[in-house]
Formats: sequence, structure tokens, C-alpha cells
Amino acid sequence: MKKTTAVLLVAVLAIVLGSAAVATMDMQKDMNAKYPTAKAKCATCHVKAMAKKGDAEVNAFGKDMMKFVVDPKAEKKTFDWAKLEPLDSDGDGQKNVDELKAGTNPGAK
Ligand SMILES: [Ca+2]
Repeated sequence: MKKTTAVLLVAVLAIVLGSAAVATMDMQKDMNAKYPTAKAKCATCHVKAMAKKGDAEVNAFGKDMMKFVVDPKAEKKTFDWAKLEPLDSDGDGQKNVDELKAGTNPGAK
């Protein structure tokens, strides 16, 4: 019984973590569609470029993005870019919108 429970737990975790990774890829695609010169990648929003499971800590820009989720209950997250664009999430003196258009990282100085 315990082994069955453990297998089930692993399966559920794999599904949950897998869907989170897919969601992140959707966000990345959406960002690159809106800002074609952004060259958005994992490190645009996350602390580590190739984060391992359970270590998906977000950077300052990722934290600001999560403040402006349009509908937190929606399966596919969308963001209020009008509120994100004028911010300088990483504090380097450049607005997020300017960094996205220039292809620099709005989440790292
Ligand atoms: Ca900045």
C-alpha cells in the first residue's frame, strides 16, 4: 500500500511540475510574440537559467510579473503589460519595456 501511494505521489508531482514547465514555456512564447526583440528565455524571469525541479525561484522581474497576473485562476496566465512596462524591476535605471525591446534582461542588472 505504501509503495502504491509513493508511486501515485510521484506521478501526481510529475504531472504538476510538468504542467508548470509548460506554463512557463507558454509565458515565454507570449513574451517573445509581444516583444520580438526581447529574446526572452528562462533567465528573463528566473534566477537560474536552467532551473531544476523545485528550484524555480523568480528574479525581480518575475516577481513583478506575478503581481500583474490578469486572472490568477486562469489556467493560462496573462499579464497586464501596461503596468509592467514602466517599472524598473531590476533597479538598473532602465524601464522593463526598454529592456525587453533592447533584448536585455529586465530581471538582472
Ligand atoms: Ca531595468
